[in-house]
Amino acid sequence: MENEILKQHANHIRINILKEVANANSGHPGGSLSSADIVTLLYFEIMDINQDNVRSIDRDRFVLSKGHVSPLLYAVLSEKGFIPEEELMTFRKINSRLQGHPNMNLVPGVDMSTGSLGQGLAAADGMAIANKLSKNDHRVYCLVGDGESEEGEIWEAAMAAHHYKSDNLCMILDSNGLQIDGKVEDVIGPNPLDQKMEAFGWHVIHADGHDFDDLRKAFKEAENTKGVPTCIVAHTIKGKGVSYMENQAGWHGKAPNAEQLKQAIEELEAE
Ligand SMILES: Cc1ncc(C[n+]2csc(CCOP(=O)(O)OP(=O)(O)O)c2C)c(N)n1
Repeated sequence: MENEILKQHANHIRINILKEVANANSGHPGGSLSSADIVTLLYFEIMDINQDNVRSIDRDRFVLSKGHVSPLLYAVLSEKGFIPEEELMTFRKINSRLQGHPNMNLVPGVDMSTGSLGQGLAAADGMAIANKLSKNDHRVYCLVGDGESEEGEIWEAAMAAHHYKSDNLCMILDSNGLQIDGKVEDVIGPNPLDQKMEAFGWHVIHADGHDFDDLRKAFKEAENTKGVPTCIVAHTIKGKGVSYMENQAGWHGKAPNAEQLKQAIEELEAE
């Protein structure tokens, strides 16, 4: 797909993220915006997933391990036509399918219920092993936050994926440098994450997480890597696309007011 079309999708997805969070007056815009280009490219080009196979296991899978960025996942699923766009305005409302953390039993295209950080990569490991056992050639993608990497379960899962030679598994590490209330380095410094993943036996690739060409190249290299799982360290900006949110930990889990929403939409529409 042409980069210009991908950018249009990503911008529309970013606008919907902000509308969801503003309408609910709660949710996580910062990390949703930082991962928006990565997940757009995955769903619109890299992954084998469409209207016809979304309810089958015979397709690529995506585990949103950093489950708090559900507004991004829902906006992407709506952009793909798997859920109606109007439904996004039920985000975080009582009885909605679109809860603050994604529920795989309710929403088509949500492959794992996540939100308790650290668990998604282990689930993705299981899916990758299951695919190998059942001779299913489809791949498993898993998005992990750099703050999330401070969870011990990530490292158990990393060790297991190497042990099981899960070369059908690709972890994308959203390296935006911030977590809930400050820099990852000030909470429990997880870096150098690339060297740690290498030490766990993974193939590691660095990419600019907002550059479709760079990401596309990295996903191709991951697909061609045999015998070991791949980790793409995606360098991103938390709050990317909205000037007053960029690189601000304060926008991790805060809703914009009406005026801030208007400014954000104007900025994204001018892109
Ligand atoms: C087990 C667990 N502990 C704490 C939290 C609360 N929490 C939600 S998001 C977050 C920070 C995550 O940071 P990061 O993974 O870097 O996410 P991003 O900056 O990409 O949004 C924390 C601590 C949680 N959801 N799960």
